[in-house]
Amino acid sequence: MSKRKAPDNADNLNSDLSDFLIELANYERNVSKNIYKYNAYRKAAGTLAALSYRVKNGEEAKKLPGVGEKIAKKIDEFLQTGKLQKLEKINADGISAPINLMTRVSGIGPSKAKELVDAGIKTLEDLRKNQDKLTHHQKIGLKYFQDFEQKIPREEVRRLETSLKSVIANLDKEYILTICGSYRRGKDESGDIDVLITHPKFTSESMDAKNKGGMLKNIVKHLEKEGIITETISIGNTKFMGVCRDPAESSKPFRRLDIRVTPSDHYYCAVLYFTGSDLFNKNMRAHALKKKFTLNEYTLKHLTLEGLPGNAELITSEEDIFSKLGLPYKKPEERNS
Ligand code: 8GT
Ligand code: MN
Ligand code: MN
Repeated sequence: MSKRKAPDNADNLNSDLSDFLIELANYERNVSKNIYKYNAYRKAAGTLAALSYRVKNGEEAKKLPGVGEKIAKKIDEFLQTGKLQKLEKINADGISAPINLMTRVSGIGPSKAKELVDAGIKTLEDLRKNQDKLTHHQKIGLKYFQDFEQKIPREEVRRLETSLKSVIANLDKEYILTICGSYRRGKDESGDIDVLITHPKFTSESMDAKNKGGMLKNIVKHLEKEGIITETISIGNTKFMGVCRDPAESSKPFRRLDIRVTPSDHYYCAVLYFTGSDLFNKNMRAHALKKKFTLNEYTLKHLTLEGLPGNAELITSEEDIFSKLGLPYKKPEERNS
């Protein structure tokens, strides 16, 4: 995954408000570790960022989805004073800012960030001197800190898609490669590149963990040989995390690359999952449970009366998943929240 950022709506008329809400959200996630509040602030920020008009006061904001009494009050305080007491305090406490900074390093989560700050490690400079305290992933996150903070323009993902497709077609013409994530949702910029690969002859029946692992390792080996993959963060049987850059574009930053391989009978559940957004996935799974189904990145299954998953439904398109759940189909571009 990549770290969640503020909604990137260029013509956000409430950007000052959605920005302070995102700051509060990050504080809740990184310092308080209160995911409930984190999600609440994020939802409110998303609502405000998507508005086509400027919010005038808290009272008005309270009518919007995800904005309650407390957030409305903060909006009033911010509109009247240009700042927020709570954020002023947070920024002056000496630990919240460095904890937030540490979590911007790929691979460092809130717990690790706190551990580092408690040990007096508060800057990137400090981190560089204490690499013995970091995992392989975190060291790579530090090495490419500036690169990974830069968003990837859609055009660059599109060109990389072409390169990736041509390399893996040389391995086997039948491979199917789909770039999912924010790119598939039509975003102008992405935080990383999420690649899903399947093959019509590989099914969950015909392919055991070792087969899949062999397939993924072979693909990665070839992408390394072509100079596209430059580092491996981790690689298992179905999931690769690493770093890439198209050798034809060596002036560009290095990019975070995620690759998943999936058997073809799991492909559409995998595409749905890997396309996200994560919030959209969460809501869809919750809806599935209400309809007595369980949905994950592999399959859609009916729940029995005892609440146990039954046999996997036959799924031959993303539309199938929506219709079996009694939902109108949503195109990837409509799955941004
Ligand atoms: P981005 O432009 O910031 O990369 O936005 P994104 O493409 O929507 O986010 P992502 O973090 O790359 O995740 C894309 C999808 O991959 C998510 O919707 C989620 O279903 C799936 N996903 C993983 N691993 C993880 C993970 O560790 N955390 C999260 N949040 N999502 C994950 O495959
Ligand atoms: Mn990702
Ligand atoms: Mn992504």
